Amino acid sequence: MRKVLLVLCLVVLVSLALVSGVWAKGYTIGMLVKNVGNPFFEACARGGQEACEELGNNFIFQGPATPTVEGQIEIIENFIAQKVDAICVSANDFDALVPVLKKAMASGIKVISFDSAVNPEGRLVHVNQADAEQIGKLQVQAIAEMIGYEGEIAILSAAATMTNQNTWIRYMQEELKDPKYAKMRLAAIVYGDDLRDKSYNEAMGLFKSYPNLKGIISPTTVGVSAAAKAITDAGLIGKVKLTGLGLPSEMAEWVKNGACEAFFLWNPVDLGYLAAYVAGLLCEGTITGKEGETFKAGRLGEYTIRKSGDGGTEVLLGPPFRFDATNIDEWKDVF
Ligand code: RAM
Repeated sequence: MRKVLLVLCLVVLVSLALVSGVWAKGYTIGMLVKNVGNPFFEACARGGQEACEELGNNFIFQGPATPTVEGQIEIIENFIAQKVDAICVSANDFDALVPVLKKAMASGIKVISFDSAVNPEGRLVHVNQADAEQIGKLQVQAIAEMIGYEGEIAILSAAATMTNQNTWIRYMQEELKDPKYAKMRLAAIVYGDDLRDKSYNEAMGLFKSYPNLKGIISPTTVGVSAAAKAITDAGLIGKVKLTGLGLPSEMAEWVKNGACEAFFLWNPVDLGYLAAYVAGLLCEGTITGKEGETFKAGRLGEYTIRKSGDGGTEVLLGPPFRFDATNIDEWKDVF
């Protein structure tokens, strides 16, 4: 009887320890995004949480209320004080976070960027959503087809300091140099800062400043849905065409009403999953972030760390998808 009781007590104690995480391997992974309240990053968080659960790690998700560098620095300082084991950051600026991220790394924290890169000096590796050149060029090709290769276009971006948008825009400008776009003109680049109201107002401003505007490219999920709403509200459906990078959940309405025929994106849940997975493997010491290392990222399979365009290293999630009326219903409830 005593033995049975002892065994029972042990079972209860072990269960309690496991439930409370005392014996879990339990690295703490902090995911820091450009700002909270953006459904794109909420989808990344779902993936991050999933990867952490699979690896037995703890997941913290944070971002400033608005997409500022200062807000991100403050959160990184808090992560250092909390002694998290890894930080995955989608950066609001390529260089400005480097000093605080270096401080984090000096205290033993594994730092990676994902989605929007930081300078390689401030990270071990970058988790890249899709080939930047392809993302940039696809959007130019799409808008060109929509407007018949003729007329003024504009870009409605996120914040002027954001690495990912700036890189994609560089490739858009390069693509536009091709003689097949000779009758198209990039009239303006404006910034909605990944804030809904500001993006909407910037789109409305474009209609006023460029009455002959034929198309908008918005390489941000916040911007492209705000632009679609602006096109709709201004009665410009069919007159001003739109493409960009959007969430099917936010764009379904605008594909259906004709404000946006087609747009692009990768799977943000998978992006968050891959970032948190890579962070977990860095904590375990399975990888270090060097070029040529290979690893398996759970349900996503095998990856190889490669050189990135900015002189550091990266892991590439995969090619972007195109969304339009033929497939929007399949995806609108997924992300
Ligand atoms: C917004 C953010 C994010 C970007 C997507 C496409 O949600 O700017 O960084 O990757 O758009």
